[in-house]
Amino acid sequence: MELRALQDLVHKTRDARRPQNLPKFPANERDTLIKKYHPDYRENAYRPIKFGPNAGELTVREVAALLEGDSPVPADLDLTPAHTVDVLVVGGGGAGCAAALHAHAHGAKVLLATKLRLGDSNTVMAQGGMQIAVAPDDSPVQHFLDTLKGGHMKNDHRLLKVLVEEGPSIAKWLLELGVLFDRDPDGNLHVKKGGGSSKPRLLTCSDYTGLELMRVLKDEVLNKKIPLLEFSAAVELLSDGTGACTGAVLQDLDNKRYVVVASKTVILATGGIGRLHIQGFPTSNHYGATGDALPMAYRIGAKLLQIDTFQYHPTGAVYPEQLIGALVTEGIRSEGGQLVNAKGERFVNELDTRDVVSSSIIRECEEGRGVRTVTGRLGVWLDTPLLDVEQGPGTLEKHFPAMVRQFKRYGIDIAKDPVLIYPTLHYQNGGVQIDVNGESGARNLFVAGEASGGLHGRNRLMGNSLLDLMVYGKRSGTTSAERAKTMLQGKLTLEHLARFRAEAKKHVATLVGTSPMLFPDYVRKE
Ligand code: MEZ
Repeated sequence: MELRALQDLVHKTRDARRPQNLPKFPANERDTLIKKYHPDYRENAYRPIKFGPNAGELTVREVAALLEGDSPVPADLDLTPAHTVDVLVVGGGGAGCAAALHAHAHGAKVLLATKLRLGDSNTVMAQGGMQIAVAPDDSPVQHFLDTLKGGHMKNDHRLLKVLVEEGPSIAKWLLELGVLFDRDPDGNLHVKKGGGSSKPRLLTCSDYTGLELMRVLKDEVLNKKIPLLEFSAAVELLSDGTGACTGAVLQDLDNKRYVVVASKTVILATGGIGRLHIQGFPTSNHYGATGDALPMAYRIGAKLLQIDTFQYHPTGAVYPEQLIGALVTEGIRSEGGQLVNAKGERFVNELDTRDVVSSSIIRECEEGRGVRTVTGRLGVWLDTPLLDVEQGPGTLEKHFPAMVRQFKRYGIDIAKDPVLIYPTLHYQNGGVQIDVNGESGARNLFVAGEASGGLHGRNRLMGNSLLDLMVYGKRSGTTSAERAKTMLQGKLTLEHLARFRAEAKKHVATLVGTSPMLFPDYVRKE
């Protein structure tokens, strides 16, 4: 059947589907489904890491290669610093800006270095909202329990307790800075429900939540005149010879020169790994999301956690080709958007957890109930017009202006026609192991936001990453600034790198490739 005819089937079956109430999967069936269809369980995509703090553990081949890559920095690099500060923040997204602002507020001399421009990050692309228990019938305890359930009980309880308890104070801070969260007609903060949550708990700025957060955070960084190095990528850390971090080597992307920064503490806030395109998946992530913190932290000796689990957001665009992998916010499903297969049937409760919904979509496609585009891509429908049918014309335009615009550019009116979607690589569930102040296993090295691991367990709930950025950005910024007051700048050496290279030699003849990779390699190798 042609795409148009399949699309018509969505319209024809709408009235029959509208009242259906599909139950969520019981725990045992959920686990069977995930193990069979979720990309985290494709054995041939994984291999053991050969050396380093996580030697012997399984991760996807792309991440293993990153961790086993060599540093681009030569052993004899001149380590005379170009900058000497208390706190070096690496990364200009939500976690980096929050960390820099709090470190600055605690009296530290801060330098913020970022690979692209200030704000270029996954944060700015976040759409659907930020989970914080502010509603009168909600509580941090309920937020804790929902997140634990969504994470398959594998979340670090201490990190999670801090996250949910500090949420309300973060909402207050952001409101004071000027973030324009959506309001109810009576002026109270409006909360929406996300997948896997028992209560409406998402604070939103329509579907521009991350953009609005970054507008305010960027302004604040500039207003406070926090020194900034743009187009400066961190490529290696510095250590004092005892394993404590003492700074970083940046690379100026304009002239490729190395820039040495001496810093009493370093905060890595470099975001996620979507642009590694694990298992060939398209991604919703920004161009610089190449997991830079992971190899740098690994080489200095910090342990990583749960790097065998990734989030494939159920609704990435499949059509048109220009939008492949782009996020179609979960907010649409939260407001009643239904997932429909090629036979015009629903097949999953759209607000089940993301791993369940993605696995169900993959199952439909693998079992022949997917829709194929002219270029051969498979997907299922997201019935977007249903929102206007249920809530009145103009609902999509009002609640999801970013989504409407995204498709309108290519002549698609999502209020009139459903969109084709398939899971897209969205988030690294694990990352560098941290304590409740964001400090990694390497002393004076902090990690905040998506680059860190443990908080979300094996499946992150919608809206918890924006809160993670703010809470752990704040904690790492505050702790590192206070720590810096009590210490002297340590020696600048590359001893950890020499150790890493020596250990690698015991396992491989030569190190293959360098890391961090900084940018995705889209050049066709034929
Ligand atoms: O937290 C997220 O990943 C999120 C809110 C995404 C979305 O669907 O909008």
